[in-house]
Amino acid sequence: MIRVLCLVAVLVLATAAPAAAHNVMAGADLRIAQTIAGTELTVVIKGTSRVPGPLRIGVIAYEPVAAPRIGVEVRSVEDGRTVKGVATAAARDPRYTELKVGRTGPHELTLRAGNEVAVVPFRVLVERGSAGDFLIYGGFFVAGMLLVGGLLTGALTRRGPGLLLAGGAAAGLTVAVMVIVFEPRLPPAPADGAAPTVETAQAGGRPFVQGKVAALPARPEAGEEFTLRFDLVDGSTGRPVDDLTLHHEALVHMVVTSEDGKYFRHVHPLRTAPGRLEVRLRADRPGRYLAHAELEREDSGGQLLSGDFTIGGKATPQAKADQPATADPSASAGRPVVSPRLRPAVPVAGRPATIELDAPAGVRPWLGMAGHLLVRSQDGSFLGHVHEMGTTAGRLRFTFSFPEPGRYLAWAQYATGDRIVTAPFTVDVTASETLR
Ligand SMILES: [Cu+2]
Repeated sequence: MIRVLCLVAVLVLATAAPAAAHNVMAGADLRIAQTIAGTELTVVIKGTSRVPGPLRIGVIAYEPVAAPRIGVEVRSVEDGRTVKGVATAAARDPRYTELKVGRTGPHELTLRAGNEVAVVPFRVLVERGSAGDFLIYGGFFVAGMLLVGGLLTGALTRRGPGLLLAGGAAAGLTVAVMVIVFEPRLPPAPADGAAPTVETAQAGGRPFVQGKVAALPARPEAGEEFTLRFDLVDGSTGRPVDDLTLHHEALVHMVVTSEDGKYFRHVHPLRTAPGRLEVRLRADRPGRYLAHAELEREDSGGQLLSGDFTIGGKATPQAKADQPATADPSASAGRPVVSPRLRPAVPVAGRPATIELDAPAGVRPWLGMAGHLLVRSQDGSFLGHVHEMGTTAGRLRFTFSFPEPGRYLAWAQYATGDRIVTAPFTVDVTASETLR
């Protein structure tokens, strides 16, 4: 009997480890893309396992402008305690700044570079041992103690108390084994510091955001720096919307293009106030510009907001350096020229087409993906965004379904060792296969 119990204990112990490895979210890194001081950055907050303890913050620069120094500050919303440091952005393997945080729960990360300031809300989470873990390890502990007791008593007295203790050990083992078997089916314990779960008042989630885009000053001059501001308002309450969730490593992905497509910027505005996002830009040519913003509100879903603004004045001498909408080598101003391979050669509206581009070795993930494809209809009423579908050496492949026939402006983006490459091209889409 005791021999059988020993064997069971060994078997169960050998399989016990995976039960504790759930709820990876608490230990995961948080990555936030930000366009600050004219630089495209990803701020990394490393997942932490203990609090109070150090929170490690690093900054990756994709377009390094003389290694920008970013002032970082972490403030606990609950007790107001603030810790400060400086992070030096690096193209890869950033040096992590350690800020000692005192508690879990809601915090604000403040980033300062030049005269720009962003405040990003986040939560410090630490995984909490579940009741299941307690029962598993408790069960094994009790079983182990009784087993040892049983062996000793059995050796000394034969029968009687030894048998009783062996029975207790079996009960302890049974509890542990039952929990191991059934625990994966139970919901994981919330992490320490997680937001309390609140029942949503509105069935079907929170309403979509109403967004208003404005340039400051209202009509910037060509060549002059201006602020593009997005104000987000809840349609039913009229209050600022401040519950954006990070998706693809950003609160908002904003694409700003000139109407003719020669100007293209994919930026990640800073949260400067609740419900307010801002980014500094400069455009070298006058005309109408379009802003498309992809965002995701908590308990609401992803949506696309758009707006437009006008640049006044005269084209600057640098205007020619803006990225062209076509892959005309003479107009590319030193940027890589792309001629993507399309399948079918003329894509059909409403059907998936494959777009394949050459890419250099050493493409590294940006916004969680190896490649991004942004597609705009010529009039700007449509903007699509897809990710690469499996990168083989030296090429990026995208699948895209163009909604309507007509001409589209497209930009493929990927990150190499030291910068983000934007490859512009145009695609003509036909109405149906029979018309080709
Ligand atoms: Cu983005």
